[in-house]
Amino acid sequence: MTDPDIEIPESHPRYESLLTRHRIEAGVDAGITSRQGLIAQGRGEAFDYLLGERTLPAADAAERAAAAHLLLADHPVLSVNGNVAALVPGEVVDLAAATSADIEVNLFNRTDERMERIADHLREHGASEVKGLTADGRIPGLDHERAKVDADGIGDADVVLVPLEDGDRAEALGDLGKVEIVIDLNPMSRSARAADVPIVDNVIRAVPGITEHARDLADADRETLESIVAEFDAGEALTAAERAIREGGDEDGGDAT
Ligand code: PTJ
Repeated sequence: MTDPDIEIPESHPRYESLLTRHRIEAGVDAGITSRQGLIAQGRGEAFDYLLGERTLPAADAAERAAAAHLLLADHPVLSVNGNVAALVPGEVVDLAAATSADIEVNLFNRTDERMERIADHLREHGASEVKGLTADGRIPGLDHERAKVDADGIGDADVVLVPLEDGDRAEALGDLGKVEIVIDLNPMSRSARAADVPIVDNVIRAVPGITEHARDLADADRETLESIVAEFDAGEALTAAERAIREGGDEDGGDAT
């Protein structure tokens, strides 16, 4: 990842991490990311450091299963919050194009102003339609702002990608019978544990990773996609990530560095 707007030499050992921080800071300054987003980023960074700041083979398999689910879906929707909008706006638009998915803004700390700014930001990065502003649907069982959805967006979706989710909504979406794909660097978080497909990877690597798999599988038949979905084991993916964090190596017991 390169960014002409910031002055960090690409040779810096923590280039990606510093670039990500800068993007979140810029997101807060632009009124896209909430201040709580800075704290969430710090939590994520700690886990990413322990994972060796790379995509584990188990996470890559989860990204492939996510791509298969999105391609099989009748109505896939990608949910975007303030951190995702700051970190991977163009990459979300690319994934939506590769999987014919809708994009919907859904915020924990919802304000009309931030909703509008994020929608504008996504349009500037190529999104033709951004849902979430109508908010004429509700996710039952939630009493905070994340319950507000578009009836013809997340309300109608059969598969939803929810990066950096909070545990409550992850569980509530699961209760509605929707297939839920979560991206979260913490394999012990409630949202990762509630997901049909937990992707324990940084959103900056995971979103392009899913897109790459979706492009690779674009001509695959339903049978092939269904077998990728059936073979994926969420419990195994979480265990592999936890093991990599605890042992400081890869899932096969190798060295992370
Ligand atoms: O924009 P809003 O108002 O919807 O708010 C979004 C945040 C992220 C602030 C809100 O949902 C929140 O407070 O989230 P939490 O409860 O802090 O959870 C964030 C989770 O995402 C944590 O488990 C982090 O480890 C994880 N995380 C943080 N940064 C990344 C990440 N996972 C993947 N990639 C990241 N870059």
